[in-house]
Amino acid sequence: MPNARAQELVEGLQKTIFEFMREHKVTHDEYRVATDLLAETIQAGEQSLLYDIFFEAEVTDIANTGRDGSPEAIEGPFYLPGAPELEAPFMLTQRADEKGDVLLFMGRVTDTAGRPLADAEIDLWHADADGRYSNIDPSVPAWNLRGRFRTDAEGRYKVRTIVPQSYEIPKCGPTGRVLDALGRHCFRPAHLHVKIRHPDVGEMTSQIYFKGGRYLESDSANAVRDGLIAELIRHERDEDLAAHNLDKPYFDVTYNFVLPSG
Ligand code: MBD
Ligand code: FE
Repeated sequence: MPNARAQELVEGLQKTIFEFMREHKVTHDEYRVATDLLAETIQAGEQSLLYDIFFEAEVTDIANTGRDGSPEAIEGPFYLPGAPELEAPFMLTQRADEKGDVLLFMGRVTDTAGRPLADAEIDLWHADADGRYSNIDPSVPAWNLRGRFRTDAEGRYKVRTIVPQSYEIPKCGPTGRVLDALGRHCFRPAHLHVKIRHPDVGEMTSQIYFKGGRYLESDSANAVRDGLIAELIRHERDEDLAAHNLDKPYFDVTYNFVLPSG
């Protein structure tokens, strides 16, 4: 059965590609390089990675245009549903000797009318201190640094995790080879991924980057936007450490999520 939206998009894309091919006088060898590359990304398990690096930020920018509330960000290729549900006080599932500085990620979730969203689900996932994601890199324990937790009655949340490091796309894979041919590096700046869900407002997907962090200006996915950058604050005063029952310096980052009222 013909689908009007599919006709509009596929035929429109085909027309745009034809014009592009003529403008650049694409040869048959170049055409074959492109189809082989797409086949290779599937063999390498990079089919989502390649598209998310080159195209996903544009889809997100379109969704953010005219949208009220805090910006959405790309989901990326490594989200997995069904992460562990945490119990308060919330701490992301991690190795007993997890590398990296302690990070307290906290803030509020409200709607655009300023009402707190109580009992909103926050689904958080991020790379470890070596830039690796669990359930993707087999050297990381299953569900490490992935988890779900909830806001309190005032819409507040606080979770303990570690400061993630920059993620580097495998240099030897097809996506890394394309970036290399373009003279670009393979890094994404350190970031936290979140999905937020609440029955009154639905779901949003975002990412938090750290002010002053490396690669913010040259993200290989070109997905950093102003409203997504938050300040990492270092704490080493005895009172602060005692308040959180920690015995070494830690960082916190505060980010308030605002979701469009339904
Ligand atoms: C990531 O961690 C990511 O967020 C994206 C978009 C692509 C590759 C790795
Ligand atoms: Fe990521």
